[in-house]
Formats: sequence, structure tokens, C-alpha cells
Amino acid sequence: MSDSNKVRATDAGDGIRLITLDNPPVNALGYALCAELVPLVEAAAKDATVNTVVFTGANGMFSGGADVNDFSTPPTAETKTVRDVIEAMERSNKTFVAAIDGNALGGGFELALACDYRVATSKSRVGLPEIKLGLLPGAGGTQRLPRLIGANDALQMMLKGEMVKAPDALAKKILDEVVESDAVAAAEKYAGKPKRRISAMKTELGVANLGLFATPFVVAQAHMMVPLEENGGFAAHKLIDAVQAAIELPFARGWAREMRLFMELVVSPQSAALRHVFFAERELSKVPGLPKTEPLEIKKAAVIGAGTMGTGIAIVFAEAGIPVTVIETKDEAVEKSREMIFGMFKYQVDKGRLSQEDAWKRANSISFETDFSELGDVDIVVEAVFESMPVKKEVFAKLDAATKPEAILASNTSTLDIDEIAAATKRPGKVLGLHFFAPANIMKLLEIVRGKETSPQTLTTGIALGKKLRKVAVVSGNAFGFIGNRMLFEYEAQAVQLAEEGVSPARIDKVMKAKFGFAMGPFAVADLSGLDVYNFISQSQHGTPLGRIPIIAKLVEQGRLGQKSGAGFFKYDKAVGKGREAIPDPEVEQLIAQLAKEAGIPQNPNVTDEEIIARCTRALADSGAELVRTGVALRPGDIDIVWIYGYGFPPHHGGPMHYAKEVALRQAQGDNTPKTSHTTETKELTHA
Ligand code: 3H9
Repeated sequence: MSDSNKVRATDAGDGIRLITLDNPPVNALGYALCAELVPLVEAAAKDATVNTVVFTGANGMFSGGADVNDFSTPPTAETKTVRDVIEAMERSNKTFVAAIDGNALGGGFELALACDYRVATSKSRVGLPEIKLGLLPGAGGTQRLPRLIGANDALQMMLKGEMVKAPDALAKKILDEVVESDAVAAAEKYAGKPKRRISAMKTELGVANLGLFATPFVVAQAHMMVPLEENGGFAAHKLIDAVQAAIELPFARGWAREMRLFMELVVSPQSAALRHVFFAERELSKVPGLPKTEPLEIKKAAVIGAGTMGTGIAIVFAEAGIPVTVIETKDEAVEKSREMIFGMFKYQVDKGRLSQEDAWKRANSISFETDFSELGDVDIVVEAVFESMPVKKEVFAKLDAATKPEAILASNTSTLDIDEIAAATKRPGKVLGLHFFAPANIMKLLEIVRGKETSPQTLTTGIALGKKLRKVAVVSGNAFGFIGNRMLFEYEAQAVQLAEEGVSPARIDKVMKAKFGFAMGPFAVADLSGLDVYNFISQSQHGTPLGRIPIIAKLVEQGRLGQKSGAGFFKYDKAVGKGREAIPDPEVEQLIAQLAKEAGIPQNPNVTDEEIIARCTRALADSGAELVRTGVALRPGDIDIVWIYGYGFPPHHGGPMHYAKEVALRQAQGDNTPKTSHTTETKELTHA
């Protein structure tokens, strides 16, 4: 029939034409592949010997959707996309069946939705994750899915970018059949069945007893559930507009509306930022110059210390199916740790995420011991004891003696020198940093710190382990604060400098959170981390304070250690937001003003919100640039990922390095307005 590198059409007998997408790694439906697909669909339409076309995918995948790389190139009149393939299918008289084995996502799933029947193997998943790229499904997904499963369910699925497992998709009637293997054979059984185009159906709202009010209700409710437009909800609102069109308009008009909204999103800075994040995340495991070696198999792990951090790390191993021994000498700490572990697994059962049996098995795969002599058979140890070099060195010397020679020894330090810790052992090549972020079982970020002696196999094992633990793992060089905390100090220092110039901490936090989109403002972050920790670290760094005045040292002197002591830069009251809500404190503002006056710092009361954002984000980008220049960070994209996953940087700004580049570009083009949001509310429904 037709043979190209990317797609094959073969006759399978009985009037069936099998079209196989074969465009590794994910059978992306790029412009080039679609240019080949359109004539294949048209040829089948004209061929009287064909009554059914079955689509399938090679490489263990149906299709990962449109090729995201294509979106940076504007389409021309000749460009063919999935929309053209689907339009050719709509014009055709043949029956179309999707045989899904693996993922059918985005445009790939939209192709399947344009088929008359859909069959999948049980391990497959289907979904429209475009929202995570700041887009909406642009090949009919917003029009067909609401017609198939109702507007309410379709909105939920698309706004979350949810990937639905085949058995669940069958229950929702997205699929017609689920088989254990050989989706193509199952799909072929639908040959010759009547056409059943979703485009000919009417959208059900999925809201009972609301009569005429149902459309405005469904749509208004959805608009209320997502972040406001400029605070990450840009794509979500357009997606809802497209679904509104599916409810109110004939298919052809809704299809046209979807296209217009999609094109608006493709060229938006928010989508460019999220596409950057998508690719940056996929670059992480590529370490230039790292020789290819097999990672060590991690069958058993150990954690030293059963504090909050150690317990969280133990849970992460247990969740990944790796049994873990926790070494802790204090009974009280063990008790607390056990409580936390069982509480967390019970929560998973209550939420329906785990069966009782699985939860019990996982919780019991964490054992507690008091003595290092129990560690003879572990493959990796993660130390999570007090952040002090002498303590860590003592622990590592003991670990070196207690574990088998091939075991990897990792430290969860957030600032200390990995090389100095490694020097306490006779196996520095087997030592690295694994810096988890608190709470370790929730936060996705893991910094993998490569010491000067860390061997290629140890680093490769760290990266493979990060994947197994389902973390977003970023490799960092061994430097003070690694990537994230090093930049955090510069960012906090800039926030303190603004406060010294007369801007209140409450205003700075409000601007960085509500207006720029950070999860928390810089002063609330400092209060959460503990001002004593900042003080300790700045003293250990040659006594340099954050900012120009010793405000943190003064607050610590007054016993204001942050949230944990009920006061820091802000006040906290157990009766307000469970003691976690920051309450502005005029006393702190006065203290800052007094120290600034004594230090002769000029005041800048008219500073604009835009300047606050510009100064704080510039401090981040400058310090990030220094980390790339000195080789601590491998790429600017790695820094962006650290800040998005570890420090609540708004993903729709793409991370501090991407944002700085965008601002510089706009300034070069003569637009000086920093790209910020003007909103105060954020609700968790979409990822974007
Ligand atoms: C869309 O469809 C728009 C339509 O609605 C409208 C059109 C008109 N494009 O993640 P992995 C690459 S928008 C280009 O490590 P996994 C990825 O960069 C699209 N490249 O594998 C990597 O490359 P490299 C909607 C893609 O097994 C390699 O494939 N679809 C694409 O862990 C392996 O990726 C989505 O949003 C792509 N679409 O996970 C799905 N997808 O090796 C996005 C992947 O050079 N993709 N690559 O670093 C995913 O969620 C995951 O990649 C997937 C596989 C689950 C498919």
C-alpha cells in the first residue's frame, strides 16, 4: 500500500485497511506525518474494496498527540495537522475503528474520538492533557468528548488534563471494548459495522433538573473553579468557552470556534512557558559527558533518622515498592514516625487511592532499627540527621563501616559540602547528595548533588532512582545551597532590601503571590522555613546577613523564629487559619524602619508592584545565571524546574530563567510592562 518512515497502510483482508502510526518515540502526529496520513485516508475513502479503516500505533503507543515542537513554527496554507486528517475522515463513508495499545493522548485521542468505534488494551490510557501545555484540545476534543460523555464530565477530564485508564474509560463509555492483548484483532471485529460519528450527536449537559438554566450553570461553575485568566487560568477559560460552543452550537460551528481559540493559545506567552517546562523536564536526565553505565539495582534501602524528613523519605521508598529500614535510637521519634506513616497510608485508603491490603503492605515495608549493624544488605542509605557537618561526618564514617562496599551512601543535606562528607568514607565515588524537599512524600522535586568524586554509576543510579521514586530529579553541582536554596537566599535578600526601603513585608508577599502567582510570598516562605535556620546559615556563610540590615538576627534574638514560634516577619494565631496564616505585624515594620534609618538606607516609598516583581525575579535570574556559568546547574531549564517544583514559582511564567528571557525580549521589542497577573484567587482544578 503505502510505506514511509512514519506511517504504514496495509490491507488486512475482509475490506479492512490497517493504518499504523510509526513515528518513535511517541507516534507524534506532527505536520509531516499528517501530510502523509491525509492522502491515506482519502485513498481508503475512494477504494471500493475497503469498508473499514483501523488505526493503530507501533512502539507500544497509539499516539502522544500533535508534535509539540511544531507549535513554535506558524502553519502555512500547505501545512497538514490532525484536524485535516479528521476532516478527511468526516468526509469519508467508511467505518473507522481505533485500536489503542498504549497511550492515546491529545491529538492522538482526538483521532480516536473521530473514529466510529474505539477498542483498547487494558494497560492503555486515554486523555486530553493539552491544558498542561497551556492549550486546549484543538482537533475536535472539546466538541466530541462533551457529546460522548456529557459536558460536565468532559470539562473535569480536560481541565485536569487527566489520563484515564482503559477500564475506567470503558465505564465512562469513552471506549467500546477493553481487551487484554491484540487490540487490532479486537478492532477488526467492528469491520463493516454502521458509521457512528460523534459529530452527529448532541451534547448532554450532565446536570439534572436545571432545564433552560443548565448551560449557563455548567459553564459559569466551570469558570469559577479554575484560576483567573492571568493567574494560570488563561487556557482553562478558553477551553470552557470551547465546551460552551459544543453545548450551544451545531458541530461545524463549534469546530470552527475551537480552532480559533486554540490558535490564540498557541501564540500565548503562557503556552510558550508551559511548553518550555514540558521539554525542560524531559531534558533533566540528560547529563552531558556522563559515560553510559548500568545503574545499580536498588532492592533495599535505609534512612538514617526518623524525623519528619527521614519519615517522609522512608514513605517515598515504600510507595515505590522498595523496602526500607529506618535507623533511629529515640523511642519517642520512632513512635511519632510510625504514627505519621500509618496516618499517611490510611489517608490514601480513605481517598480511594490504595486498597487496604496494599496500604498495609507498604506501611509494613518500613521497619525500624536502632543499630547500624542492621544495614549489611541495603543497596542505598539516605542520611537525614541534623544539618551539622561534624554530625554528618560521624554518621558517614559509621555507614562506611556498616554497609556492603557497593552500597551507595547519600546525604539529604540542603546546604553542606558533599565532598567533605564523602571524605569521611573510603568510598567517595559512592557518595552523592539526594536533597528531598519537605514534605518529602508530597514534594516532587529531588536535587541530586554530584560531588567531585561521585562515580558515573552512582550518578546514573541516583537519576534512575529518582524516576522510580516518581520524583522530578535535577542534577546539581556541589556548591553552597546547591541550585534551589542558593537562589532562595538571593531572592530573600532582595525581598529584605525592598523592606528596608520602606515596602512592608505584607505588600511584598501580596504582590509576589497574588499578582505574580508564587504559591507563597518570600517572607511567608522565610517564616515557614524558620528564621533561626536562615540566621544559622548566614552566620556560617561568613556572617553575611540577608539584605543590608541584620533584621533576621534581631527577630531571632526576640524569639521570633517564624511560624513554629507563632511569630517571625509575621504573627501567627492558632485561631486564624490553624496558625498558618500570616498576619502583618506593625512592630516588625517599625523595627525594619528603625534599622534602615540607623544604616542610612534611602527610602523608596513609591515603588510600584511591577518594580517589586522585577527586582525579586531579577535577583533569581542573576543568581541562576551565575549557577549556569559556574557549571553548578547544567542548563537554565533545570533551574526553572527546580523553582517550579520546589519553590512554587508559577509554571505559566516558565521558571525564573525563562521569565527573565521573556522580559528581556519584550524590553528589546520596546514593551517595558512586565508580564504579570492582576488577580488574587487561585483554585486547584487545573495544572496550568
Ligand atoms: C496536541 O495534541 C494538540 C491537539 O489537541 C491539536 C492539534 C491541532 N510532541 O515523556 P517522555 C517526546 S498537544 C513531541 O520522556 P514517557 C519527549 O520530548 C499534545 N515530542 O516518555 C521525549 O523526547 P526526548 C498533547 C513528544 O514514556 C520523548 O518523546 N499531548 C511528545 O515517560 C519521550 O517522552 C501531550 O501533551 C509530543 N506530543 O511518557 C502528551 N510527547 O526523548 C505529552 C512526548 O527527545 N507527552 N514527546 O527527550 C506525554 O505526556 C508523555 O511524553 C507520554 C510518554 C505519556 C506520551
